[in-house]
Amino acid sequence: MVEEAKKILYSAVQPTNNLTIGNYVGAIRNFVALQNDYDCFFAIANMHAITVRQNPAELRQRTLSLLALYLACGINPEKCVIYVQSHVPAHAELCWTLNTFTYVGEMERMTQFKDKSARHADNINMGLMDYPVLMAADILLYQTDYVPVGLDQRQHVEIARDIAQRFNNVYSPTFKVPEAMFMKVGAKINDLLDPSKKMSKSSENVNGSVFLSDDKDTVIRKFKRAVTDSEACIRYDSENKRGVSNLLSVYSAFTGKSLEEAEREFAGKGYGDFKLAVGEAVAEKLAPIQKKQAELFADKEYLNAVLRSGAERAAKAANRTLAKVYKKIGFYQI
Ligand code: ATP
Ligand code: LTN
Repeated sequence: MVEEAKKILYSAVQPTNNLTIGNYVGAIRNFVALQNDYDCFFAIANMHAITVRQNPAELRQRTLSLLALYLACGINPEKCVIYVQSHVPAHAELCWTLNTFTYVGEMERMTQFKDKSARHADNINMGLMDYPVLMAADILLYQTDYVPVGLDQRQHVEIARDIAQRFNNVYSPTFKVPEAMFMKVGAKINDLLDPSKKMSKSSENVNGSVFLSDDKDTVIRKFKRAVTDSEACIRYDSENKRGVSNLLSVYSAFTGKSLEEAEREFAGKGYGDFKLAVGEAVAEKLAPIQKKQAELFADKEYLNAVLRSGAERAAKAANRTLAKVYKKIGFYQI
C-alpha cells in the first residue's frame, strides 16, 4: 500500500525576551505532541523579532537559547525541520511579492499592529505594519496545511489565508490555503496580575508573567500573588472569575487533568492552597526542561549542526514555492 503523504504543519516563535508558560502551553508543547503526525517546520522568527528594537548580542543569544528550548521540550530535529528564519532568504523575497497583494488599510486594522504601535510609539516602523505579510510568507512558502498557534495569532493566520486566496484567484492555485490550529486548553494563558490580558513575554510587570527560566521559588511567589476574587470558590467561569479560571487552565495544562477534574480536586479548598498547588505543578514541569536546555545550550557545535541542516531542508521546500510564484507573476527567468 502506498503511504499517504503527511499533512504539513508550520509554526514559529520569536526569539524576543524570555519565553513564558503561555508560549509553552499555547505553542511549543503542542509542537512536540504534533510532530509524529505531520511533516513539521518550526522556525525561530528573528526577522519578526526586529520589528521591535533588539539588542544584537541578546538577539543572537536568544536565537540559540530558543533552539535549545525547542530541543529540550522534545522537538526532534530528525523528524522536524527546525531553522532560523533569516537563514532562508525566500521568506524576505516572498514577503515582498505578497506585499503587492496586501492593502495598507487591512494592515492598519490589525489588532497586534495597533497594540504594538501604542506600546512602541517612538518606533512605528514599516516592518511592524508588514509583520502579518512576513508571517503569511512564512506559512505559504511551505504549502502549509495547519498552523498551531495561540489564540492571539488567529487574525494573522486569517490574513495569510486571504492573501493566499487572492493570489490563487489572480493566477491559478499556487498556495495551499492554511488553517489555524488551536488547542482546547491553554490557547490563551492570561497575565497573573491582570487576567483580562494575555500573558506576554514583553509585558511591563514581570510578576504577571511566569518565565520558563524562573526558578521554583520565583514561580511559587508569582502564583501566590496571582489575582483571584472574593468568592472563595474554585470553579471555571472565564466571564466572571477570570483569575481563578486562568489558574485552573494553567493547572490543567501542566498536569494533563481536565478542568472538571481540577475543579473537583480543589472543591472546598482555599485559594492559598490552590495557588500553591498550581505553582508546584508548574515548577515541577519546568525543572527538567531548564536542566536539559542548559546542557544543550553549552553544545554550540551540535546546535549549529541542527540549524545548518534545518536551513538546508527549509530552503529546498521554500525555493520550490518561490520559483512557482516568480514564474506566475512574470519574473523573467534565465
Ligand atoms: P510578545 O509578548 O513579545 O509579543 P508573545 O509572548 O506573544 O510575544 P510570540 O513569539 O509572539 O510570543 O508567540 C509565540 C507563540 O506563543 C504563538 O503561537 C502565540 O500565540 C503563543 N502565545 C504567546 N502568548 C501566549 C499566551 N499567553 N497563551 C497562549 N499562547 C500564547
Ligand atoms: N507571529 C508569531 C510568530 C510567527 C509565526 C509565523 C507563527 C512568525 N511566523 C508563522 C506561525 C506561523 C507569533 O507567535 N507572534
